[in-house]
Amino acid sequence: MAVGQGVYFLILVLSVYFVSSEELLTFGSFNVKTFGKSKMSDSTKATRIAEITSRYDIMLLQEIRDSTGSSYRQLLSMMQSYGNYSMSISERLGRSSYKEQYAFLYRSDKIQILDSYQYDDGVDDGTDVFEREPFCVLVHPTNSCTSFGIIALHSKPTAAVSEISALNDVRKAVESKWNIQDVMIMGDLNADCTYARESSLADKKIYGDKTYKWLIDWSQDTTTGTTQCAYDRIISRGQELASVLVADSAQVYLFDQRMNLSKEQMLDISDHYPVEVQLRFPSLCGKNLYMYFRLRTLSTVVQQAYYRNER
Ligand SMILES: [Ca+2]
Ligand SMILES: [Ca+2]
Repeated sequence: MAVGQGVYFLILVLSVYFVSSEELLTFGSFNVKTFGKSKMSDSTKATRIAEITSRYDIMLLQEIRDSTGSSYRQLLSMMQSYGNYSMSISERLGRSSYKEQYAFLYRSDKIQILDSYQYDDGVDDGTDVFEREPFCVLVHPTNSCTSFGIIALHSKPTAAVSEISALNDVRKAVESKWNIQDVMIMGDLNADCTYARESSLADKKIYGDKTYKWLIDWSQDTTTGTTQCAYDRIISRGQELASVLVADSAQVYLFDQRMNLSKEQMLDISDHYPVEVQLRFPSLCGKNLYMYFRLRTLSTVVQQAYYRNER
């Protein structure tokens, strides 16, 4: 009888585990100034960039400047010592011969990228909107019930207001492409100081429409240098995303303090700090929901067998 009781108890504990387990994920966005072969060939800098990246379950890497691709392949390879990292990378973008790429590095055991989409604003003849068109991914946290879009943008500083404003159109395109209601926008939007003042954005939907939640506010400083500007932002839109955002978790990650770096060592990494936010996903979905009901059925069988033996 004790064995039957033990098995029943074990199944009960497992069921509770599958109901109660939830996933806490950290999302980051980091403009690593001129990320390329030169920076990654310095093993100290490369190790520090990998360490910062490992803080995140998904991180948007910006300002990749490398036509060969060896630098981001090296970073992805270094990330394997931290976990099962994968990467989704954009085309090389820019109107002139100066090109940049966006990449999402993410823990593939915790997050799936179901699709990616390169926003297209037409021919790069100056009548187009974006210098580096937003790169978008459809994200599905493993075992959660939710999928949502992430829109990445590194805006052109002198066109920041018009590019940021146009993110409202990108958001609509992403929602209709993937049939979703929840979108997160992240990146070095140059959304502060002389490039984009709050007063210049006040009458634009992307800022004036309060369905957009600007999680990194104007008082923040996302620059490692002496300037005080909240260039890097995270903006969320949609009720499901709002329900999983961890209150007050959006912040600037001061890696120099955490890693005990000198000012010079910090500036060697980037002129930007990462910005980040945490999301907590309930996991009674998908595989976990299936396991839960399997265990429920099993526990009923064990319980019945136990009572038959009792009689
Ligand atoms: Ca363009
Ligand atoms: Ca600063």
